[in-house]
Amino acid sequence: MTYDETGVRCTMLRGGTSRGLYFEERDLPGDAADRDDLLLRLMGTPDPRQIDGLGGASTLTSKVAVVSPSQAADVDVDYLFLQLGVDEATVSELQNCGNILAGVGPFAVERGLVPAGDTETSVRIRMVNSDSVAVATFPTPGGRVEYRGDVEIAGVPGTAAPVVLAFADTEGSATGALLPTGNVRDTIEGIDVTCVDNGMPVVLALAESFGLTGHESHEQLAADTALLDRVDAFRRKAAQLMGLGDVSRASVPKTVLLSAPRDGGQVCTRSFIPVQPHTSIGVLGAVSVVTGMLLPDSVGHALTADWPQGSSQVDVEHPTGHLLVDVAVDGSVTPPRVVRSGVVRTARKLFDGTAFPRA
Ligand code: NQM
Repeated sequence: MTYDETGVRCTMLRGGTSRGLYFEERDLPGDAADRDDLLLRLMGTPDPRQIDGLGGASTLTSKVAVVSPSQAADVDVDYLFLQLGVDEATVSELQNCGNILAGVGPFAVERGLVPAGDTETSVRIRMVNSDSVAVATFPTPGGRVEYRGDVEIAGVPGTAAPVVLAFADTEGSATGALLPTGNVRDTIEGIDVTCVDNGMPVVLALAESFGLTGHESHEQLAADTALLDRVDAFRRKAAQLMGLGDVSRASVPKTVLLSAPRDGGQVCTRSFIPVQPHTSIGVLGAVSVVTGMLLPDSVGHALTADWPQGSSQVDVEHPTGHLLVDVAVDGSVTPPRVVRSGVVRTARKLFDGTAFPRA
């Protein structure tokens, strides 16, 4: 029997502001090319509407988590993240996803890969893409995952139970170094940038250097095809400087444009992932943005002048609200050292069953 006939066991969860298909590694083909072919056909890629698959016609809903028991010391499960294209048949392992990560702990408990605690459970997750660890803590009253709760996150209607994520060793996730160019500041096409990778390789620039206020809506940015072409050319050049090579088929690096906050936050962001604008901002993307801004002389560092001393919580504004991240960096050493990074997300199980690929 083939996967086309039997289908494949699959759970769909919303993780943070993304949605993904979650699989146990043992349920997928062992060969990576066969696995990717199956996933593309399940998702309905390539097709801008993904009408014959489970994707949601956006990169934020074309995501896959592959989970397995871990052989690594002090780790419960391995999580491989795969970013699928929408209208192009691409599957990229080059980036992490902190939103999809939010569903991995609950999924591991649901599938019996990790025993649940009586009130809450902490799952140690190795993020295979970057060989770094995240600890996810979430409520499990009576030994069952509780998705209901009172935490609201921008970009998701209603409230849900918190999934607290604490990261370790995320520096250089895709590039091998926190400052992949070796510099705090570089220039690309006459624009000052800071290239930083604390879980996600990002290129920071001031919105004004692109002729923008930084407060444009997602729709305005998405409609500006000249801008999107410029962002694409820009991020390809940044990728060369960051040692990422040809990224024409990769979803990194992301470009993030910074401006002064205007809604009570501490910085306003507009992210491109990597070309289309994000409706909000990625989790590890935001962690990397704040990490870069905290470094003296970085692009955007001047915006931190008013940030309260003694607090590592930073309120990042994005097109649909705010994301609160917890980041502490020691910039007094060379290279700078990340002391702590984390975030609070929510997740929800949407279905569990058998998914069938298109032919
Ligand atoms: O940065 C979108 C998202 C992401 C990635 C993207 C993410 C992260 O919003 O950790 O979560 O940057 O492509 O899910």
